[in-house]
Amino acid sequence: MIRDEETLALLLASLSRFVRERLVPNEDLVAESDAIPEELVAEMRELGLFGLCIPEEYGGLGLTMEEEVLVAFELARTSPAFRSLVGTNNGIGSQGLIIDGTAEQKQRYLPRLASGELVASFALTEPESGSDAASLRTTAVRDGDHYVLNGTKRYITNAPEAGIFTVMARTDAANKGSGGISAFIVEKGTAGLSLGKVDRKMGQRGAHTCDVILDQCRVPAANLIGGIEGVGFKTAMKVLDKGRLHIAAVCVGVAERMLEDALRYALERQQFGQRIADFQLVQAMLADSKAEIYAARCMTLDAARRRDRQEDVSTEASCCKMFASEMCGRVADRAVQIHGGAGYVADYAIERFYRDVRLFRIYEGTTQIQQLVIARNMIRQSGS
Ligand code: COS
Repeated sequence: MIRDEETLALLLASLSRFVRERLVPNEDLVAESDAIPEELVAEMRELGLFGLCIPEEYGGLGLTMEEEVLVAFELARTSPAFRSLVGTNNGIGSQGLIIDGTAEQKQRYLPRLASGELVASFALTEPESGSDAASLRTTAVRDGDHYVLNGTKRYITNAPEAGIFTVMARTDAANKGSGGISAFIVEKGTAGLSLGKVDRKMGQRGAHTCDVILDQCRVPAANLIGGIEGVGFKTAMKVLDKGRLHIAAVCVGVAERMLEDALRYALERQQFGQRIADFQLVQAMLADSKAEIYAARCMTLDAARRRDRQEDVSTEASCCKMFASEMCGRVADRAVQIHGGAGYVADYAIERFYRDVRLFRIYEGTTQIQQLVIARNMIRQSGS
């Protein structure tokens, strides 16, 4: 759903200019220094990028899912590290609060997330619990008007930058399944909360992940999301349904950028006395990429519109995440191939993108988990 065509067009145009003029020229710097310059972060705050999906009453832009997807297409036409910095505030870090938080919890945190004063992280994964999220071991034991949290969370995006963490922990020791899990907001600086060293990743330099360690960490009971125990797993799944659609849109945007770079190279590069874009085998790679990106773009927009109509899009979100992230990997591979030897050296952006996009098939649910979600929903809906 698009609320106002004109306002959205202005937002997309200014975002597109910002990406072209400010972010793209700084891609190499971010990759080399493994950091986004503070002045760019300030400009991202200024543009409202930290609060894109936070409701307007809390100072955000309150984008609908369709609007968010269109924004993600643009924002993703550069290094994914930039999107990642604002991604958790708009997505997995804040959505638990937005979907299931109490009025007081929203009032306490959302305005500062919208302005970018606070960064939010989502802490679900653990050393022994990844795809099988319901098996998580972090515990939360009630003690007066606090819960005491113990456990380790792993690969937590933006944890080094985060001011708050949405932490999933087991409040019911007797229930080893999803029903024993609750979600909490844990503030940075809480005694017992510490961070591991920053992970050395394959790509997406400038975006940071690390362990979050909870050791006798006392969290006020008021920070139990929604004030209800035992529904934290469902909160996490609802957050991921939305997150998966967002990641699908990001895959489309990055793929469009990679294809644009590949086409430019194919038009410049001469072999056998002519530009390589005129060779049919190169054209096949360009054409396959174009068609697949178009397909991913259409399905992501369709699922976004359905979500805006309040439909349950668990299946569609997984279809989009699976197809778009796999498509993005294929486009990256072809774009390197079109660049030939140049695609394997760091002078061209495609070498970096090839490593950056590998993550899309893994996080917010691997391709195999998306397959499982899709098929299980099909079986459930068949009533058999
Ligand atoms: N929305 C709302 N509720 C949901 C839901 C959704 N999308 N998906 C599942 N649930 C509910 C189920 O309805 C079920 O509720 P009841 O107990 O009341 O019946 C409960 O949650 C448990 O669901 P399920 O039985 O399907 O859980 P499983 O443990 O079998 O598997 C998967 C769930 C595998 C899909 C889940 O663990 C998953 O998504 N894993 C990947 C985690 C992930 O993406 N990690 C990335 C790290 S975060 S960047």
